[in-house]
Amino acid sequence: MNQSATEQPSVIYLKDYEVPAFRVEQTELRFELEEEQTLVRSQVRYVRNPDSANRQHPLVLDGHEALELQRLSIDGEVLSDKDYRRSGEQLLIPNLPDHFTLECITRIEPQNNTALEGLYKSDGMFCTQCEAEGFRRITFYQDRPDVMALFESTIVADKQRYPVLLSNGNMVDAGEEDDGRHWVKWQDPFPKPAYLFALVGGDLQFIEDRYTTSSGRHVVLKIFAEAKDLDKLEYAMNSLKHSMRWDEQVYGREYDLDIFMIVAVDFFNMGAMENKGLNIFNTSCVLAHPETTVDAGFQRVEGVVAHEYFHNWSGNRVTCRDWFQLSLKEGFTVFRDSQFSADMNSATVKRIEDVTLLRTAQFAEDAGPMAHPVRPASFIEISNFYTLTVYEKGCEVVRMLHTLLGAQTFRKGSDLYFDRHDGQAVTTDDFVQAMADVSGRDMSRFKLWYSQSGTPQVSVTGEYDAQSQRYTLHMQQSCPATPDMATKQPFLIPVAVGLLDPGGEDIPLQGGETTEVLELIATEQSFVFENIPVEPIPSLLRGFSAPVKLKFPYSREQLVFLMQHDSDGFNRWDAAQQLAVGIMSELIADHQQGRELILDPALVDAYQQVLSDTELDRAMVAKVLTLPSEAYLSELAEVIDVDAIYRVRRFVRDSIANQLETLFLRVYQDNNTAEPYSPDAASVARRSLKNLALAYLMATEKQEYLQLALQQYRQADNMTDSQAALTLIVHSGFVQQASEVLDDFYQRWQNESLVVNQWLAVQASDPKEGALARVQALQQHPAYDGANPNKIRSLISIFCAQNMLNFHNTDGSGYRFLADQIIVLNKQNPQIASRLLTPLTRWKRYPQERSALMKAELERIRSSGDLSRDVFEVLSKSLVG
Ligand code: B3K
Ligand code: ZN
Repeated sequence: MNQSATEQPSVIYLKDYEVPAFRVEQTELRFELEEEQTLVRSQVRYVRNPDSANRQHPLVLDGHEALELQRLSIDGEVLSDKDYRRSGEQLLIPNLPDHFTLECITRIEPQNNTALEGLYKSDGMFCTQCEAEGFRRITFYQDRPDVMALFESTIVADKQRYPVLLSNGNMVDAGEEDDGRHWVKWQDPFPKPAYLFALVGGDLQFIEDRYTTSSGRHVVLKIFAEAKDLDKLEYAMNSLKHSMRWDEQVYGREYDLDIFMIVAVDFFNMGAMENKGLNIFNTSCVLAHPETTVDAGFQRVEGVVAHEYFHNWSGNRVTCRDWFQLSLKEGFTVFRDSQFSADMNSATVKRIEDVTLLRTAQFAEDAGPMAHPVRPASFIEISNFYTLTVYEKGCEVVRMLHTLLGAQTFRKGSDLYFDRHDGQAVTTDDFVQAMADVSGRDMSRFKLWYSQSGTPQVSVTGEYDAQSQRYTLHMQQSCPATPDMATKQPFLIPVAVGLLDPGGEDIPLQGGETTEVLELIATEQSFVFENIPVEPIPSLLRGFSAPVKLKFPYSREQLVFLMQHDSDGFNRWDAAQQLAVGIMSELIADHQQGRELILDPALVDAYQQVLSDTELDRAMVAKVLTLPSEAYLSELAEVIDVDAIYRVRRFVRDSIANQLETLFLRVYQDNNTAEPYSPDAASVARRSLKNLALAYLMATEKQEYLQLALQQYRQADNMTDSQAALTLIVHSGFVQQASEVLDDFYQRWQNESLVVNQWLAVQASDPKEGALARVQALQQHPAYDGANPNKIRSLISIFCAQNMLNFHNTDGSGYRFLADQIIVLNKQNPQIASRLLTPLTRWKRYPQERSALMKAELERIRSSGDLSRDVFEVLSKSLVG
């Protein structure tokens, strides 16, 4: 539904939650899929809910305005216009008995559904996306997660065009009609909310495997894709089997149906969807092949397959009572998939990647106009709340419970949660209550993590008393005001701490452990360590034990010391980050003052040591030597000085490259092995270090390294190496070679849609002048499709997020371009439009000149009229003040 400029869409509040007036016993659906229309017949058995306060309550059904209602009948009696009322997105039927069956026939046009919500077509294939509120685009229904029902679906379609017809659960019957159509009937034995319904109809191929659960249940596993992608499914299949085993071993959770299916589709708003027994995946999160997929792509496939699979318990068997509880399933499931990926690969590297994302993007969200708690208190459009806060910070909140309770008690808590609430729709309070019950702890203060927005800040100082051999850590916490919440109560912050002696060894703490989890609960609190024989250097917030910004007045020497000695791998990396951030922040100030830039040799020395240490894990070396990103430096800045951040980062990178050139060349050569491609952790680590070395070498702008990059580009047998070389060449000053490799790459990969996305992204992020014109030209290229979210993300989102100088061009052209895209997408695909708005919503963080230009574009979007709820909500929150 689009809103006119004057009409205010309504705000929905958590505090207004009421149980549904009716429960559903059974939902039978019949779809007739055709080229011009789809007819949907639903037959739903309703029972008045004894828990509902009002026994006279009408039945309130949700239905999108585009639904064409063809017939409505109750227990076989057709209703006339007078028997019901349709208003906005709702249909109300009063005067109903306590039990009845409602039949409803709607006509929809999936072929014209560009929002990619409900039933739509992706490349000639019918598919669905019903979370959060897509089912109401299919039929009239109580489209809310606390209405759970048994589903049976019959799909009828032309057999030749749509030989494969899938839905949730088990296939129970199938047949053919005389007119070339066939039909398949599916039954799902588990009650579920409508958001987990799925349907697929298309000309698909599949790979098949089998899995036997720990209790001996046999499960058929099928992954479907277009014929041309059949050779890219094996990795996802293996990831699925690993996930199934892992969930049995770590959480005691078995799969519960006879079949588990995944379908790959190219037009998809998100990464993937956990529909019961029938996951639907964005091709980018399921297809993987060494020739077309980079290492990070393999890891993403593994992580997303696991995430969606884990939802079968954390989301499907136990679901959310209402959408404010979204993090109940998302935060917990992200935590589960991050544990899984940590177990499958390097745990420290996984942690570094997760924390980098959190600090860069979630902290920025907390500091922006859309700041909200992990459990939001209100929303206009729920699609706007599939955020880093709900997912990633939500994961951190569950991780803190794990840290506070310990792995064993946490597992007891998750067992209790699953047992107690199996088949129910519950709240984050229920989740925490299970953890409280098994641990005997009072979790009321902890629950503030769910209800308060903003990133807490913790300031720490240390004090050593040699006489009493006592070391004291003084901590202070605060949380900045956010637009939705002015003042905050102190949080319960688990701070994992170790103390290092001057030799770099961990000092044993009380109980003989070397890491202790301190619980900071007050605004100010001190923690005393007894029997500390020498003044220690503290290692704080080990493993990033809480999603906070922690400050301790370390000297640069101390940070170098921690980089070298901390027994906590995450903190070794973090010390390197803090060292680089400190040095770069000073240089940013120097740049602003017009002073000459001089790099503190401490950074180069520290990098040199790490690079020369052959004992270190290569992946860690690559992470340590990766400079803080422009996005992270922006998040840290009081006022974002685009030019200073860009210039300083370049300066530091180039200085390191020039000073450590010989070492980088050696590292490159040592790691440039001829082994066949494998996506295992050790090989990924080797490639990441090799390509990092190549990046520094290319920064010297020497012809010989261009030749090295070209050689790698030509000889690579895998996409990781060829894309790394491509990116470095395209982003370099060697424009002739850049254009040659770009052409070559396109010629070679033009039929691989996902590879073409990478080709678009490399150009969109090219920092050289004129990027906007190149992006605009690419929009006209046959490889681009403005209706496909993956193409939009690769070209437009990457340009706005990863091409700082060009997007923030002081002539305002980048902002104008983005606003133009949003105005078009607002009508076509509101979810994508609203997501694209993010960079402009940060306008207050920039100096006056840029912020005025950004704000003007937001206002222009607002006055373009007919705004979707999605765009309206983000715009109105961004334009306050
Ligand atoms: N649960 C889905 C999210 C779909 C949201 C659509 N607006 C993906 C996931 O988190 O697993
Ligand atoms: Zn999820």
